[in-house]
Amino acid sequence: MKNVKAIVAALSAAVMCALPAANAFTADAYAQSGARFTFRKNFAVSSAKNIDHLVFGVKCATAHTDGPKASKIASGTLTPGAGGNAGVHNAGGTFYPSNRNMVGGMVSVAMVCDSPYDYVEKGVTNYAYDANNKLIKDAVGAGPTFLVGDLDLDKDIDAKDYDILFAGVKKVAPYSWSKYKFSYFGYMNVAVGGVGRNYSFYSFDINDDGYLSQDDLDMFQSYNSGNLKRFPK
Ligand SMILES: [Ca+2]
Ligand SMILES: [Ca+2]
Repeated sequence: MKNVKAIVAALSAAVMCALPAANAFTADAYAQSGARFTFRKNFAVSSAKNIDHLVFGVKCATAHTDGPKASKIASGTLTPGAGGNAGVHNAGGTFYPSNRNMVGGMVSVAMVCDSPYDYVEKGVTNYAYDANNKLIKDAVGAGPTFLVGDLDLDKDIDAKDYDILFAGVKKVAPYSWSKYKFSYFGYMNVAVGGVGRNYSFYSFDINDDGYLSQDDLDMFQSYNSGNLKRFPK
């Protein structure tokens, strides 16, 4: 069974690397240049797993959606890879962390859409390997894809989200110079207007650096004022 999985993983990696230009033929269907909505999926590690490299990515519909763009959260070497078929993006990359026993956010993929209703996910690639190229089962957790900046999950990114973001960041990083390294697998209770709710820490990490800090508040305000078009890495 292990061998079968390794072969499937190797095929998946090979397909992603072998078809870099496949999406060029349907470019008109992607997000417009002014698209404002960034969806993100994080890949994170909960405890030391001796990971040599991760092959990761997302499959999603192309309508009004740009191809997934891979970014590093931890330090290491990232090689982006992309493929897909008509109507489907399939993109991500291969990541070699500089520390095999790293804990926390590893990489992310971001998908830019014309509207908060455009994103349609078709699948996730998530295979971690040790230094002998042997699959390590369930080594890396792939979080749910979320709309960056929409903390109250109403598909708008507005002042109500900022109130939650501000309360959450200040709770764990109270000073302008504070940086809080969070667990991607934990929750934080944040109260706004006397009502407390649980939120995933990563939804507060607007700039996708693995920490909650003033930088996240600044980036949100820059976006909401229109100076920043979307949430890039
Ligand atoms: Ca919202
Ligand atoms: Ca951050």
